[in-house]
Amino acid sequence: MRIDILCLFPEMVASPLDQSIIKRARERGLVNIVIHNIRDYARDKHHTVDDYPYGGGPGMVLKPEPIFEAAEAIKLQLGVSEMPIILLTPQGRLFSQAVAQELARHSHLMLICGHYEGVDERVCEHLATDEISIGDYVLSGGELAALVVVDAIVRLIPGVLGSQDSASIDSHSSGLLEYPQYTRPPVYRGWPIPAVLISGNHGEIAQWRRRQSILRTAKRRPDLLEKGNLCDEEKKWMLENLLNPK
Ligand code: 6GU
Repeated sequence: MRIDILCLFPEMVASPLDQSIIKRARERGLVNIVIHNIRDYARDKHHTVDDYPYGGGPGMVLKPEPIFEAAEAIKLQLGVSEMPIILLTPQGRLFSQAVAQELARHSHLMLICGHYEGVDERVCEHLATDEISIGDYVLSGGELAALVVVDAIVRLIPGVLGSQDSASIDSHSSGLLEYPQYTRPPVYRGWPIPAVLISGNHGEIAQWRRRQSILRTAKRRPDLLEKGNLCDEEKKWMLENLLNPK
């Protein structure tokens, strides 16, 4: 997969993409991530990327020309006429694991990071094919949001994670939150791990984990429960436990 990121602060995105899992995926050729500075595509002497909003009001708005020209230059270089062009904006559709899975199927993605008060609406209407927000809060720019989106997508590329299950047992892939995890020591400051985890009974461990996922989701994110495909017996067990915690 190739991902082109267009932004105003390339250093803000470069170093997180040069660490850990994403760094290894890049080194192994599983993903090619190219970061572009929108300012490099501004043609005037001062490399102007923003201007005052028509109609007045606070802040600056990103000009359309450098963004269109950057995107068009990249498409030309790649030799592709159609690819998803995603504008990161608080006005976008909400990002989720399902959106990450959908985006991970493409061979090319272009991400455009806004900054300041906004981006000229003609970029949204005539260049972007999608607009994404990572949540209901306001960031100073799309750079951090782009990092979130790229991380969630790269993890889904086959071969990026050590074992393919680690992606599918994670919180949200099953629709439920992940169960509690423990490692050594078996007793820390007097706090023991749940005995079932050292019972050697894999069926019981799987059942305990599934039930923990259900209970945790019911308590913290009841809005997600319907995605968890609970059977009648699990629903009964959950209700008993919520009413009567052990
Ligand atoms: Cl994509 N951009 C900005 N500036 N703020 C956000 C966001 C994006 N998603 C949530 N807040």
